[in-house]
Amino acid sequence: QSQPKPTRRGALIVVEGLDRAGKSSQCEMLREYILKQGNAVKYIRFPDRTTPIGQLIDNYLRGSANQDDHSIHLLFSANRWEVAKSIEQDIASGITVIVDRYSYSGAVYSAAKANPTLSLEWAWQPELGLPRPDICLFLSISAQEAAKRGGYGTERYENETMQTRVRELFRTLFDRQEDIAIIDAGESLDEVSKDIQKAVSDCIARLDSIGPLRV
Ligand code: DGP
Ligand code: NA
Ligand code: NA
Repeated sequence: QSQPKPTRRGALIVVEGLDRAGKSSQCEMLREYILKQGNAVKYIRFPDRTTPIGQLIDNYLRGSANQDDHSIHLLFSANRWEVAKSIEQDIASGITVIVDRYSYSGAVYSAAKANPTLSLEWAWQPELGLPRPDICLFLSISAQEAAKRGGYGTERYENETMQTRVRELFRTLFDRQEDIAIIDAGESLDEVSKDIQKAVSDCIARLDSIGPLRV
């Protein structure tokens, strides 16, 4: 008897890093790589500035509107929650989803502010329950190196003091999280891309294999 062929699920791949770490270029190179391997792939980014919530975030980041730190934090989180279902549907239907920034940025950028009631622990809570990435690729670059790369833009957070604090908090958060791959983003585009391809291939191979029972 012939069984219907099951749909192999897609992977959820998150790319994180400081501003100027090269996320956008690497996401595009990774998208082409996955496509070349014959897999369906979709690229999304957070914040998604096109939704009504995203427009509030955009105004905040450009400095044309102010928001309470907690309030803007919850809007960033809501901006992820509004597409959570569609991410889950895509993955179930076999599409690999590449996400440019996710909950990790969400928690650390907010916690990096000098606000005593906005800890990393507080900032992580609204993220609980969102789809868990199969892998988070952290494009690692120092704040000084980032500053050298053509300089920062003019948006909120795009300064060396903030980026240094963000980098420290990423490290703290990653000590508590699984499935983080630290990628040295100081190398050439092609070298970084190769390292990413290796990490992603290993991750996808794990998706296919059955794991051992654990305590
Ligand atoms: P980008 O469009 O990738 O340059 O990101 C916009 C900026 O917003 C960037 O400095 C990182 C920051 N950011 C991204 N997600 C969040 C979040 O959930 N909360 C906060 N506070 N900042 C975030
Ligand atoms: Na930016
Ligand atoms: Na804080």
